[in-house]
Amino acid sequence: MFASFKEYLEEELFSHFDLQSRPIPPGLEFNQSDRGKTHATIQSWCYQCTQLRKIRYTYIDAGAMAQVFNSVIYPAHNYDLPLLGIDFLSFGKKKILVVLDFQPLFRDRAYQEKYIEPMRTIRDKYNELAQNLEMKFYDANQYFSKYLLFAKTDQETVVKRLFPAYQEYIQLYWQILADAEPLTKPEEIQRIVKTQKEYDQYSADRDPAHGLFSSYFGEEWASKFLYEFLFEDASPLAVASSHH
Ligand code: BLA
Repeated sequence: MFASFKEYLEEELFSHFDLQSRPIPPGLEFNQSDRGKTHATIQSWCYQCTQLRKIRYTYIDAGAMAQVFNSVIYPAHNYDLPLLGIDFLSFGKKKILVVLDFQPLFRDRAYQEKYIEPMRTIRDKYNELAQNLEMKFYDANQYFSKYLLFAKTDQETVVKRLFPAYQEYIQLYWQILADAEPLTKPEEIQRIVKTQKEYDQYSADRDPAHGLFSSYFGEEWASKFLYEFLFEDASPLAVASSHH
């Protein structure tokens, strides 16, 4: 279902950047399970380069039951760029949910103007993929931009509309990265370190996929995958204190 999206991202990454493998903790790179008739696999890839400190993507293939392509690209700490976030999910071919965004680290006007406004023309072109759906797990005002693509859709729209939209967002992301001035002041860089870490904590604490991972691969593996790979800068014990 989303194989061509993964291939496109891979080709783009390898042609634009000098990628190095970034290790995935043992046992988390691949897993598989059999539940009744369903064979499910989950596989992840992780890279880094000078400008991007963590590039990860994951493909879940549970045949007709579920297909998921999920990715986050974290810029190096000396760039204040949004994170590129991708979450494409298809359950039983009928329920298809797609989310694509430049996930902002800050919400001030200057930041908005610099990194979010450029998305506007693309988002306007693919209006049917920007459905203003209500968020149940996340807060739309935290780490999401106003020009995210977020839609419940069908297979035909995925092929005909999401794929070109995806290509345009990715091209724009490379462009804003190429245009970005690296930060040099230690305090500015520390602010990015802190905010990217908060993104991991926020995302791990709310991740709606824990149940999905648990159902296929067990609760223990699911928690490890979440806290040691997907959002490795989050700590599992921080949940309680985040309510203060
Ligand atoms: C929703 N994402 C979901 C759901 C699942 C995942 C199972 C719930 C779907 C439903 O409504 O039934 C799946 N999340 C995953 C998977 C991974 C993960 C498989 O992290 C990891 C491999 N989610 C992201 C990223 C974005 C994102 C990077 O991981 C940003 C583009 C967005 N996912 C996102 C949003 C929703 C969602 C906005 C809807 C949740 C809501 O209603 O609050």
